[in-house]
Amino acid sequence: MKPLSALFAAAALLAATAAQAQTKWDLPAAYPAGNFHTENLVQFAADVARESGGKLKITVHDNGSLFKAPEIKRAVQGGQAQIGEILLANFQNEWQIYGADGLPFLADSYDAAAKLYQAQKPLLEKKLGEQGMMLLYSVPWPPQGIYVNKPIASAADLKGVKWRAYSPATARIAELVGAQPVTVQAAELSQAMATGVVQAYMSSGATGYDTKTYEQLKYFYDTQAWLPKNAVIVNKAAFDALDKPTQAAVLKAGAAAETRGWALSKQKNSEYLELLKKNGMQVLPPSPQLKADMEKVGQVMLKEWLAKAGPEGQQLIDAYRK
Ligand code: PCA
Repeated sequence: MKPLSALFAAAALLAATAAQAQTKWDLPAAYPAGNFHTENLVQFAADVARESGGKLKITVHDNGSLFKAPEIKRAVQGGQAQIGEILLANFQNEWQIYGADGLPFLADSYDAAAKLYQAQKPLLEKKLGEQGMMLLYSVPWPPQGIYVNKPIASAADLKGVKWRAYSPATARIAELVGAQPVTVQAAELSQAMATGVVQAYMSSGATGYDTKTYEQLKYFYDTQAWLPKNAVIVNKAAFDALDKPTQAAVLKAGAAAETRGWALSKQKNSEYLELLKKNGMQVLPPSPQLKADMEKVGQVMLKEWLAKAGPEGQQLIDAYRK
């Protein structure tokens, strides 16, 4: 071999080794690029790339582009995606504990949500572990309020209204107030409003802004009813296949993303509400009657949830209230 071609061969071999040494993970997510959860994921992926010295490259697929919201958990479990972001409350029918943070007025502030998370976390880790996954981190959405196409003074004003649900609990709220539930994930919400399929829904200022709800529904009642959490979950076999320093990079970046995410959620909440107002939305406190009605709904739902969740659910509530 001539010296020059030997050099080329060596370079090619080096390139091939480098390519082999890089692991690529797909991260399906359900929310749009500009959403704070998604921005946090992109930052997390950049941190992992840096901390791992380029050994692990995570690609974020936002807005349900790789898997739709309800499919992401199964995709991570089955290894079609190595890591993914889910809304825990979406999976309440599978296991009631997943829906604990979707119950109205159980934990209705950031402090209460943090406390509930601490009580819920060991259970989540255990269950996800049994399902071949790991909980990497979890971040709450801002508090949930009611978007609606007309002024409302009480829950009775929601009777017969076409109500968008994103989870079993938000569908149950509709039933309890006499609205007509239809399940629509965030990625399809703008279209559902534009075609008149949705006249009201409960969610955060974040999703109201992301979906330009102000173009369709003009009232937001800031009930601050609950703070559902997204969770970033990892396929355990994919994690175990990483070398130790890369595993450490993932865990470190995940912990940083959790801290950053909680702060972002809180800070962005007021920004989102301001943006809604700027775009013509009336952001209003609920009337005492509406508040009382929704709290009643919460009490009914907690009772129903406890009956389904059994002793595990009671332990969680006890740990949370301790
Ligand atoms: N936004 C998501 C879930 C909770 C939230 O604030 C949604 O509406 O789909």
